Amino acid sequence: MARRKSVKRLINIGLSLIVVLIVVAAVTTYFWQMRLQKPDEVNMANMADMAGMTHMEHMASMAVSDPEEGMVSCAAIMAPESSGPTRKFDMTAARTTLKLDNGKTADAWTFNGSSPGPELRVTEGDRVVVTLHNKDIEDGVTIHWHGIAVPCSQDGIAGVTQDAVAPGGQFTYTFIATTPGTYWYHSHQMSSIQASKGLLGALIMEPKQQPESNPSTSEATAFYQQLGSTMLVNGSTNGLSVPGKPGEQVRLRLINAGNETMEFDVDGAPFRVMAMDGHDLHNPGQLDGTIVPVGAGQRYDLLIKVPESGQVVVNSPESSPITIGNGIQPQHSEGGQLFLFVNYGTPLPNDSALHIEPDRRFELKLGQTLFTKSINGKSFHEIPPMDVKKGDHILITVSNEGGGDHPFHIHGHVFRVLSRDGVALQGSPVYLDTLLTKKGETYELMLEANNPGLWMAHCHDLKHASMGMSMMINYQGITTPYRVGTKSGNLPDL
Ligand SMILES: [Cu+2]
Repeated sequence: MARRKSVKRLINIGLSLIVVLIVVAAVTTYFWQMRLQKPDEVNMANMADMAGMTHMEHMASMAVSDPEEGMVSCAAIMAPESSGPTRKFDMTAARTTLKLDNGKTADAWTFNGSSPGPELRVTEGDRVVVTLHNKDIEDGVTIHWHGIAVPCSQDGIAGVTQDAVAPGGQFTYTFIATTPGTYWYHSHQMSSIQASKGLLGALIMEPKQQPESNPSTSEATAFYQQLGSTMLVNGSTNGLSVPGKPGEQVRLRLINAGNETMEFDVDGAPFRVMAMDGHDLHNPGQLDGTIVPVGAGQRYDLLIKVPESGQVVVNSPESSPITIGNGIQPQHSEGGQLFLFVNYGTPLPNDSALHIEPDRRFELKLGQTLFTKSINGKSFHEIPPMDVKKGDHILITVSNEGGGDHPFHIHGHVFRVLSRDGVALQGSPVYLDTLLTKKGETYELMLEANNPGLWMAHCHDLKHASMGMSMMINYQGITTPYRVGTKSGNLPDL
């Protein structure tokens, strides 16, 4: 009897020990992996955590960035001279108590007192000059121009292209509006925190001359954000009402500035997808009863003709609906096919860009470890950068191995999607800056290295980026005087 009791006690002690060991291992792993988010000091141009360096190594790494040895600083790469008109904007970041239209208040961080911040409208050819002022955001702020290939020094990445702007400070961004389309901006200092606090907004680049192929007679922006846990469209919790008379063709610019994929369907009229990420599609066909998934960071321009009955409703389960026109409310049709861009529209005749041989290839497996999100099993500054040189054509294979949807965003460039799951695209060429990947999918992308600099490439579920799914594309010969880490306070993706 006594013997059986002592065996039982031994088992109990053993089990308790195992539990304690598992807890200790989990906590250790957690802190070991979390330290990646907050390194002491990292030079993103060569990705070495300087805290782990000896003095000699530190001096050696400094020598590499000696400008006299033919290296160019990102900070010195600026917008070229231009002859177009200058458009000036002032943006002030400040803590603001917002009164939402559901009666609640929110402690938000705003640009010019609102969230989203002002919609910036510029015209192709403009010289865009935006002065950012930080009133009282203690951690500092920046503005990143999502989807726009700006010069390196203007990309707004704390610790890579600039220091975060401290309270009382300012920074002026200058770039030329070269590619008309639908874009947006957000702070890239502690991006997952600051975007969800409200430091973001839309940027629309209008073409200098409306192309003859543009059938739209009016347009509207629908900017979706998650202010904390509240989904807003153009700052409202109640959806959006867009004017439109029967027969009018409305270009609806959907911008997903939240962290989760949104799915849209259109009741009351057929529609077309005119553009993705600001880039027009070739011969977009008419769609009916189709569900359009828009990944975090992505933009879709829909063209919708207001019917004789007068009203169209654009629904998404994630947000209140958009109504266009004010006639009879259309019937809601459930279900429908998911929109796939791989066979939408038609190919360009004689598309020579399809036959370019890549100079370099990279394979990126997006996944997760215990407490981090990872690329090829590594996180943040431990992921080796994609090392490129100007003029290269880069073939990037991106696979989603799990851990949720990963909308993969590359800074400073537009890439072309070549294939999905081994099948070449059959329809229109598709150029994106943010590619939505779902679990199990593999895409091949072609990127032309035509914008020398140091560029982030990360998941635009910004929570995933903050958990480590963020890496660099670094051009040879480019350095930065800025540092990421707790020492400088620059934490671009926290
Ligand atoms: Cu992700």
